[in-house]
Amino acid sequence: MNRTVPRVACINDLSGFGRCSLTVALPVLSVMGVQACPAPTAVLSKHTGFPHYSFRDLTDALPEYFSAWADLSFDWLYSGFLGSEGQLCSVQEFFAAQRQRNPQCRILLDPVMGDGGKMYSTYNQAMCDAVRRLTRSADVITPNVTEACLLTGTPYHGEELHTAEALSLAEKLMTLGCGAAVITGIVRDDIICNLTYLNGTPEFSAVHRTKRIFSGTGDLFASVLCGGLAKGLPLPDAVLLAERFLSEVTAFTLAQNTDPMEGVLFEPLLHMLTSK
Ligand code: PXL
Repeated sequence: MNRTVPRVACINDLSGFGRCSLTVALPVLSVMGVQACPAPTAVLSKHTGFPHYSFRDLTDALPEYFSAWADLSFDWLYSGFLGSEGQLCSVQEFFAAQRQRNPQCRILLDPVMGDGGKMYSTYNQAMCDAVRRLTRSADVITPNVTEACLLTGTPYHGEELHTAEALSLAEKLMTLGCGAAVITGIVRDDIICNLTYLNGTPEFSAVHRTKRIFSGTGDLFASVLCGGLAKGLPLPDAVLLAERFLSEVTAFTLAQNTDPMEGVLFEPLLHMLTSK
C-alpha cells in the first residue's frame, strides 16, 4: 500500500528500563517518519539481563488485540521478543491474516532468542521450534550468531566465524523458507560484520568493533533496518544505514562510560535518522 507515512506493526515487549524492544523501536521508527503501532507481547520492569525484574506475559491478551486490528492494513509487520509458545501461535495467525488482507505487506522477523551462545531465560526448545516455523513467513530475518545457530541446529563456538562458516549458516537459514537473512554481529579481529543473504547472493559489510557489549543493540539494528525498509530502501542499503548508526551510537555510548546493561545511548543521536 502506498501511504505517505508507512505503517508498521511492532510486536515486541515493553521493558521499562534497559533500552530494548519497544522503547527502542518506537522512537527510531517515529524519527524515521514511520508510524509505529505497538502490540506488546509482555511488560517487564527491566529486561531479562538484570538480576531482578517483573514479567507480565500478555499471551492471553494478544488474540483480542490482533482481532481488533483486523480492519487495519500494515505495510510491514515487525516482530521481536516473544514471551511464550502460545504467543508465537497468535503472531503466526496475525501474519497470515495480514498477508491475506494485503498481499503487499512485508514481514521483518527478528528472532530474539538469545545471545553469547545461550538462550534467554524466558526461552525454551518448543519456542525455538515455533520461531523456526514463523521464519517461513518472513521476508527478512535478522538473527545474531547465537540465534542463527539455534535456528539451524548448528553448534555455537563463539561470534567469530570464518567466511565459509558464515556462508554455510546463511544458506541453512535460507532453507527455513525466509526471503532474506541478515546475520548480525559476526566478529573478526577489530571489526564486526553483518552478512546479508538475498536472492542467492551473500554480501558482507563491516564496521569498527567496540570491545564492550551493550544490551539492546540487536533491537536497535532491527528497528533502523525496519525503518529503512518501510521507507523503501533496498535491503543492502537499509543494512548499511543500520550498521553505521549502530557504530556511531556505540562509540558515543562507550565515551559516556555507562553500565552496558542500560543499553546504548541512542537518544542524542536519533536526529541522524531523520528523513533517511
Ligand atoms: O534485547 C533483546 C531483549 C528484548 N526483550 C527482553 C530482553 C532482551 C534481552 O535480554 O530481556 C525482555
